[in-house]
Amino acid sequence: MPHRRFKSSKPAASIATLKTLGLTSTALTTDFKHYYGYRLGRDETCQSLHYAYEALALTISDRLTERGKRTYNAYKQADCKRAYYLSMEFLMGRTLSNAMLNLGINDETTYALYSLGLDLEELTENEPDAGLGNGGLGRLAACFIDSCATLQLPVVGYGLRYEYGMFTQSIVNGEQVEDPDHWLRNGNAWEIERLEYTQRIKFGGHTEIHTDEHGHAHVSWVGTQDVLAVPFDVPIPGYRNGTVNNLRLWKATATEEFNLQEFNAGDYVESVASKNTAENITMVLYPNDASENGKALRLRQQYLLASASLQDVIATWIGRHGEDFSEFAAKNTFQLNDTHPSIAVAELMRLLVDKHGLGWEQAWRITSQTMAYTNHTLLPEALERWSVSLFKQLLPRLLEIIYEINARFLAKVSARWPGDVARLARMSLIEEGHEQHIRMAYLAIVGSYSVNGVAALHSKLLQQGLFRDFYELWPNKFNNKTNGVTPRRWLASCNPDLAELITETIGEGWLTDLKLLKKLEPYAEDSAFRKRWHDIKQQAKQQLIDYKRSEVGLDFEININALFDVQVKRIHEYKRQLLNILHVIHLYDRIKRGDTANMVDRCVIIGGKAAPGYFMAKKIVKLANNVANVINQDPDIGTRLKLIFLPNYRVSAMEKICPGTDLSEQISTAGKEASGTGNMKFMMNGALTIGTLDGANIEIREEVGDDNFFLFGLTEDQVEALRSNYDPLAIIAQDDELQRVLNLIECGHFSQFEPGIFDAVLASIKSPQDPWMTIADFRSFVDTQKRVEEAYQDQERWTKMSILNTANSGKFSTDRTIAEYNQEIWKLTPVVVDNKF
Ligand code: M8P
Repeated sequence: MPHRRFKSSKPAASIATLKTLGLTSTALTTDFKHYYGYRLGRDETCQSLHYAYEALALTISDRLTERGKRTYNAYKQADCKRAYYLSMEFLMGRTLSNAMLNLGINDETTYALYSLGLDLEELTENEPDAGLGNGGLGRLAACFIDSCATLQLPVVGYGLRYEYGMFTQSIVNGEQVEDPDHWLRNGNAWEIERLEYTQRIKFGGHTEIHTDEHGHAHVSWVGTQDVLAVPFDVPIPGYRNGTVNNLRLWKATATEEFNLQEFNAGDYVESVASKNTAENITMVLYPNDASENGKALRLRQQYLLASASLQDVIATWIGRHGEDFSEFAAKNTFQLNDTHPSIAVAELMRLLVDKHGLGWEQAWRITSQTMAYTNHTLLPEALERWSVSLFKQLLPRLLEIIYEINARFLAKVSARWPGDVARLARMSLIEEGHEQHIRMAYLAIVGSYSVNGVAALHSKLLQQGLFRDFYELWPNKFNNKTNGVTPRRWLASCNPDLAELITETIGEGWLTDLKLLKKLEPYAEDSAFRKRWHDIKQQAKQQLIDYKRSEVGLDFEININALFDVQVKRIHEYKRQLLNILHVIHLYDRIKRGDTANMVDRCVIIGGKAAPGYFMAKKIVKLANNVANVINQDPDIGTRLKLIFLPNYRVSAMEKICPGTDLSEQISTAGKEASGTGNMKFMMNGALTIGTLDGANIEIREEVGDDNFFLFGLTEDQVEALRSNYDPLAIIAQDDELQRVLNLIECGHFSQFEPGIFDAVLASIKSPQDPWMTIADFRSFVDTQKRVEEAYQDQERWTKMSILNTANSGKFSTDRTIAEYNQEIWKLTPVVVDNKF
């Protein structure tokens, strides 16, 4: 039978008209069954809970999509200024619980599933973490976009859709083993592919100059090998406000004509196989690893992110304003998450000048009034420098543009400081030497109207140290934005019992105005309230133990009343997990000697990943595991002391760890941790901090008061003053207890069948060149840990301090951080989205 063609008489827009999806448990049940039975094709015989998770995720994802479209339309209508958060990392973790919390449908969903014989908590465990980040910097980006949506700010997140996120870590024979994390294996219900917004990205080739009929020179970048960037959109809901913002993640794919030449030459297999070159670009997240520095693939990733995102924004702009860019800077701003996307400065110049025909001066005015740069670290190995020769090969046109930016910039420097040649060399975007390098941080500073650090001390050190010359030139560009964390995920969602007690006590306003937690302060004096607080903490500790048993299979007793002493973060020498381990060995030694006066039972938990190529970090993991094995199996020790290395630390693990923590270890060498954000999560959940005067610890202590914070160690000034005559051996010689600790490691007590494996660790801390000065802070750390034990012995006092920590954590909400970014840098107007539909 021939096909009959139907021609609709309705206007095309009708296909976009949808009924509103309900949020009742009945509506949720109906859609859940639909997805489970049809889209996923399962029935009651299916054993795997994965599909039930998937059906629920699709059901909720629809509700987000619906709100996302309304938000998009509201922004369009408002014709408002927008900000774009450019980041190579968005460490999102899981989405389901957060989406339900923000939509306000926890109870409805729980009931819907219950009526189908399913348990919500069990389903949530079936969601893999989106591990698209290394640690703090990536998680900060995730918390930021949560707060932007909650504050109803028109902000888009731009990142990369890595096929493989952060590697998974397991421990074999005490050593870290890495495995690839194929998080997309079972699909991703939260994303929507948008082929129609695909962008074309150039690599390689060369440049040519043409002169037009007016005698103007134009550069074209030709002979390139192009790659496509395909966007995948992930909805980011605000807290119960109808706003759903967008996170747009790019995936690299091959163009259709990819290697057509080879193909025509008959090399069919080669040409199909070389599609990989394109697709490899977003295959894997780079671990934060100095040994990976300078790799061409990483530069390709960075350029793909910058170019695709800028082209996307410009396409939208042109759709509305045509080729008139006069208002572009007034309506758009890009926040660069560290230097990783800072090639965007040169790329925006290229797009404006080469593609849209603007003059250099106008293009530069737009660029340098549009870009804003956040620095996240002072560590020299993290300062990105790209070799000029690599740039020339991969991005020849961008190199020319950077040279031009540099020439014009250095002319300004010379005008301000005539004859100061040393200064010119210091400030040049090009570092001279055996090989020339591009200093990406300098490109970011020169091309931005705002440069900020992430905690007060860090911003001060940037101005006085690393970026001193630039601060002298442009003092008004520099500012501080102390980090935060989102209280929705890091208190309400991960610690529902504590959240409920807080809401019952002070109302629910704290969820969007965290300073209101201050109202808890008087309840620290209320013994009935303290009991409830304490009971919730104990319960969280029990849940943490249960979680550890299921993850690691612990074969020993843990005392629930023990002090839960936790250090979870990336393994790095500057974070000084070693100092923590030395203290554990010291406690072990004391117990063995029978010196247990005033000691409390303690359960020390260490977790974190070592970068695969970071030798010393891997040794630290091994040492922690070996020490744990000896201590935990020693019958003399019993429950007095336990050390647990928690493998595969990640966002979803932290959500279980922070509610059950008594003591938060924030013990970096002063001046080295730019901010820290784990410190804030612990504080919010009522942990007390033992910490140095570093990063945001300083501000945490200011907020909670010295009485409720265990301070130890050298200050940043003292560290720098000591550096030239640091003599760790002299310190060791005067400290018997430290000698005993080091001897235990040296004599092989923790490496009986592996002689000498910790020699390099010992040598590093005993060296006068040890940049992290672990030995210098040992005595102060041990003494302060004694004060911790004293406080812990008085449980009433401890609980008071715990309540005061939560009560004073209001400053550390990313709502406050983002409000500051907005007031001082972005200057966006919030857009209210109708949420009553
Ligand atoms: C990450 C990289 C990832 C891949 C390849 C190279 C990299 C180079 C540097 C970094 C990096 O700086 N990572 C950081 S900075 N991770 C963090 O947690 C830092 O940012 C946080 C958010 O501002 C701060 O709280 C931390 O103190 C800081 O160390």
